[in-house]
Order: sequence, then structure tokens, then C-alpha cells
Amino acid sequence: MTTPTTTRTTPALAIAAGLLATLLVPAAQAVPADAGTAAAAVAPDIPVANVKAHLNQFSTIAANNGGNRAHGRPGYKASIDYVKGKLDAAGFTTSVQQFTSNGATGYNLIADWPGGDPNRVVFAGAHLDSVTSGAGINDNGSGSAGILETALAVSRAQYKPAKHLRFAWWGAEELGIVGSKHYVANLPRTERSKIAGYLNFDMIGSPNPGYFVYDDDPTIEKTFKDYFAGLGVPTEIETEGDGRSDHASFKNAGIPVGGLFTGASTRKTAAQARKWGGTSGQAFDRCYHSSCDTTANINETALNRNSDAAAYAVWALSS
Ligand code: DTR
Ligand code: ZN
Ligand code: ZN
Repeated sequence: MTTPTTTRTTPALAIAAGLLATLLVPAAQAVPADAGTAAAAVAPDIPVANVKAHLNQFSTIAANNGGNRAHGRPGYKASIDYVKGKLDAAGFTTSVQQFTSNGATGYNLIADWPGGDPNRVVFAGAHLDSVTSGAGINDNGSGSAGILETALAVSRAQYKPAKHLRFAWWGAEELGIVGSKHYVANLPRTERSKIAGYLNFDMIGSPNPGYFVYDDDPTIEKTFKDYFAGLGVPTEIETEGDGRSDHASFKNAGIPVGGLFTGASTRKTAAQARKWGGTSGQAFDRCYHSSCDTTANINETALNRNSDAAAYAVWALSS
């Protein structure tokens, strides 16, 4: 395993750009009445058109780089460069952490929003790598784009939360959550203890979607459930997720975790179709880990709701 190399970028004029962008602030979104509005800061609406624009970029990157965005392939580093460019321009302090897996260099992108209590960090993450068979638009362009747009909304709002905000895009998740494991393994214990919660977003736009909430930290779980209750959308507990995505790296270090998921190759039941719509007897995502995981493999309503839920949780847990 290589010694982690980190490059840090603190943009000079980015704050000015961020202030200018506040002129385009989307309409604020009402926090569901039952969400303890007094305690929760008001999260902005996340424009799903912006999220889809990031997915289009990921699609183009894959098309220009051998058809995928997998670890060790040029499409992955191009994805990192795209996300980093957006965050640098929006005033984030970014760093790229390198690691080696399967003989290839991998990259984690970490982005800190300046300010907030450094001893209380609210952390949102998503893996940015795809499998080698395709562009990985739902898995996991959806989670990557959803938290990218949430981070950009933080900048547009010039949000100043009580807690410190950190975002990350992980490498080599598909090889066994390698990037996030590397990050946590190299994080001093004193730094681990400062993370109030880690929120994971891996597949949040499945074409035949379910609405699953991780059943880990109760406060994080309730925050997500409150959001969906406010929309009148029923949720189910995510039961198969343990160990199956990057939140496991944090959970194994004793850090409170939570997250959202819209389903993979498991088939939607008739009961689930009755409450969520969609097609019973069909996989939540029948293009899971396949070449057909393209921009056509996204349910826009699910992508929109989960991106808004991510913003809601970031605001509610950091205020
Ligand atoms: N391991 C993820 C997809 C996945 C499958 N089941 C779950 C449950 C919870 C989160 C993610 C997943 C991947 O293939 O990237
Ligand atoms: Zn996957
Ligand atoms: Zn995934």
C-alpha cells in the first residue's frame, strides 16, 4: 500500500464566485412540518436538472475513456478531475488522497467546506468508481452527483453551519470499499472521534426504485425518515447493506453512519409496488453492474427525492 499522497487546493477567487452564485439561489424548500422545523435549518431544494447534468458529464467521461469510470482506468481519474473542478470553483478546500489497489493507483477526493466546529464533522460520501462493464450512472454516478449538487448548494447558500461539513468521493468501492477503508485506516483516532456522522449515498436513482433507509445510527435514520414522511413517501429499512458499501468503513471504526438506497438486483415485491409504484417481480435496477447502467437507467423522481433528502440531512444534522 503506498503512503497516501495528498494534494490540497484552496482557491483564491472561489469565495467570490460562490457569493456571485448566491444570486441564482433556488427557492428554499419547506422542511416537513413534522421534522422539528425549529431545530432544523431550512435546506434548499436541489435542482434535479443540475444533478442530471452531472450524470451527463459522467456519461460523456465514460464514452471518452473506454466506456467506463472504473478504478485504475482513465475514466475514473477524469471523474475525479470533473468533481474537483466544480468544488474548487465553489470555494471548497479539496484534497486528493492516493492509494494502490490491484496494482493500480486509486484516488479519494475529500472536500471541506471552510468553517464550522472542527471537532464536530458532518460527513457525506459516495463512491465515484464504476464497474468495468459500463458507465456506472446509477451505481454510483447517482450518489456522486447527488452529494456534489448538495455541496454546490452549500456554496450557493454560503451556508454557515455550527458543525464542519466534509464531503468525499471514494475510489475502488467496487473492489471492496478499498478507498474508504484506506481513508479511515489513515485517519488518526483523534480525527475519527470528531466525525459526528457519516452519510452514505450509493445508488439513489434506481429505475424501478424502492426507498430504503439504512438502519444504523438512530438519529441519522430518523432524519431521513422524517424527510420522506414529510413527502408522504413510505420507506423501508435497508437490510442487505451491511458491509456492502463505504459506510461500513466508518461503522467498523465506531463512527455513527446512515444512508439511502433505491435498490439493486433484488426484485421489487407486489407489496412494494403497491406502495411505491413501479413493476413488481422486476429488479429495482436490472442494469446493476451492466453496460446498460446509462443515463437512461435513472428514475428522475427517485434521484430528485434522494438528492433533496441528502441536502435535508446535511442541513438538519449540521445546524
Ligand atoms: N455494493 C453496492 C451496491 C449495493 C448493494 N446492496 C447495497 C445495500 C446498501 C448500499 C449499497 C448496496 C455497489 O455495488 O456499489
Ligand atoms: Zn456496484
Ligand atoms: Zn455502488
